Amino acid sequence: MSARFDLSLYLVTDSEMTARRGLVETVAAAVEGGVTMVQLRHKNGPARMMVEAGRALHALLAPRGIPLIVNDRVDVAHAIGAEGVHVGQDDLPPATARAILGPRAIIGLSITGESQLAGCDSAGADYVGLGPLFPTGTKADAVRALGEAAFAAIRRRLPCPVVAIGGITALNAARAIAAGADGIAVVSAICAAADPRAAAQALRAAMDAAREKSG
Ligand code: TZP
Ligand code: MG
Repeated sequence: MSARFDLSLYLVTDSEMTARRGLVETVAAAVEGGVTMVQLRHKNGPARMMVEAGRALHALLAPRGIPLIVNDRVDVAHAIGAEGVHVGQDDLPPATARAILGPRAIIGLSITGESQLAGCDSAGADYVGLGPLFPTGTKADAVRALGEAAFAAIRRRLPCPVVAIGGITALNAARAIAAGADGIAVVSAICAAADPRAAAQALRAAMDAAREKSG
């Protein structure tokens, strides 16, 4: 895996789920619990609000060496000096994002099914977010869950590291690793947890145990 980033436990934020506790407070607790990467995701949020939240998160994460990735918005990633951006199939292509953010930027790409594999090799992404692996209530427009067999089949055809997303908890994290994921990405398992630090710790422990088992 690239030394620039570690997909082991990738927290994707949700502004509503973290509203009560606070976004920065939630992420700080999750980092204490062992999160290795953070994505600022604020669907349809005003750019100015994303920039403010992103700056606060970057101030927390940069000294700890944890990359901050911005969902969708290459302009926001550039404005706050984030380590990278995560784009979907309808966002700017990875190569365009890299041209804007530079060669060291971490570029993630979402893939939801086999039909999106064409051209992925040349798309220039550093990693792929593949899912939903399991059913999720978090993403309103999520396509049907892939399940482990389809996930594993697509993963085998991807040349880059893959992080699994969608419905992942400490209880099923091992199944994501067994299906070929290099790491797990979660929203509600941490953002909606009563204790985000303990939730992250449990996910990390499940991940590390699964990895050890898979060799
Ligand atoms: N992309 C595919 S599924 C998903 C995203 C952003 C939501 C995952 O949320 P959760 O709460 O971890 O199931
Ligand atoms: Mg997107």
